[in-house]
Amino acid sequence: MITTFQQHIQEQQQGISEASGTFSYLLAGITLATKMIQAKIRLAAIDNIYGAIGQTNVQGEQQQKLDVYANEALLHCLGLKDCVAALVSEEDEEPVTFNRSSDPDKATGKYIIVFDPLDGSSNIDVNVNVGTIFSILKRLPRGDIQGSVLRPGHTQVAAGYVVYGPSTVLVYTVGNGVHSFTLDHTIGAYVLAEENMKMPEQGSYYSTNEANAATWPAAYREYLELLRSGGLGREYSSRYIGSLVADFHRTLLKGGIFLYPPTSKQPKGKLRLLYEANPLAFLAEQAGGSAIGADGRILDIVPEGIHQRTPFMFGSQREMAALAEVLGR
Ligand code: AFP
Repeated sequence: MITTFQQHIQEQQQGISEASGTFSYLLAGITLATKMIQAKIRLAAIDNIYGAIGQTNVQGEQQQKLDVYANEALLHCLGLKDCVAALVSEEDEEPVTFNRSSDPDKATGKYIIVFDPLDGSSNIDVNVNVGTIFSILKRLPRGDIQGSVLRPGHTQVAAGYVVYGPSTVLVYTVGNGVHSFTLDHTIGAYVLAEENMKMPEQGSYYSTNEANAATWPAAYREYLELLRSGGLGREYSSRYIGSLVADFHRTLLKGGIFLYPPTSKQPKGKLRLLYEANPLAFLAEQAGGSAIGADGRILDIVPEGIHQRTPFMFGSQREMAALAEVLGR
């Protein structure tokens, strides 16, 4: 018999005394939104919703029509749930908050969801994989929203992503391993594909935007040379999609390393800490890999702003250990 995502969550929650069903109710909002998004993406060319809307988002990036749709789908599917205190999106400058009680004894206003509604959206028009990334935080008892959001990534209660590729795949963790599900269109449900996924200890791909290499700090160039010259005992090949979710998914399955170091244009890194690096770092660690930023573990960074950027490197144990050595950590 199949196991659906909802059933899996319920099984994981069994035995947790405070589990009230609220969490699985919350995740149902995320899965519904991602089903809406994947349906829209599949028909984008026919419905003429490719392309930019002629506006930039808070990051100063061109918003695509599908970025706007994906954001609205998540706001709609999650905003009506009374367990949600706030929604923090890449597309919105400020958190969207709901005036809900934060009484720790009640289920209302208990969770904050941070998300990148459509990651890699500059790839949409050419039919390359894109994804949705989410991170779930508990609101601090009687805490303000900002203070509850600006906490290190190791406080996340769950994280995951959906990759919209040849099939629609959901990967998540609640801190108890990494599990993946494939959307079965015939029944409209995410069905368990693999439990307790583990990243290979070493891979044979590195993934980075090499066009930036000339402006990286020297140690990263040295590291790349180490990989290229066979210094880790393997021949490496490069794979870079430019959709973080897709590059992460490949690294999770095949191992290797992804690097987005500081560049002269983006000295503080390009990728966003709260809704890109933190959730993916949580998944990487749960799968036996690791993830670092400018000064160490991503999940230990205390965020200063909701749209903060960070250098971001993650991958298999062997490649990450060699990187730490080259960086002198
Ligand atoms: P878009 O959402 O604007 O396509 O950005 C994608 C992204 O944030 C992330 O998904 C990629 O890993 C990264 O940017 C690619 O950045 P470069 O184009 O600088 O390599």
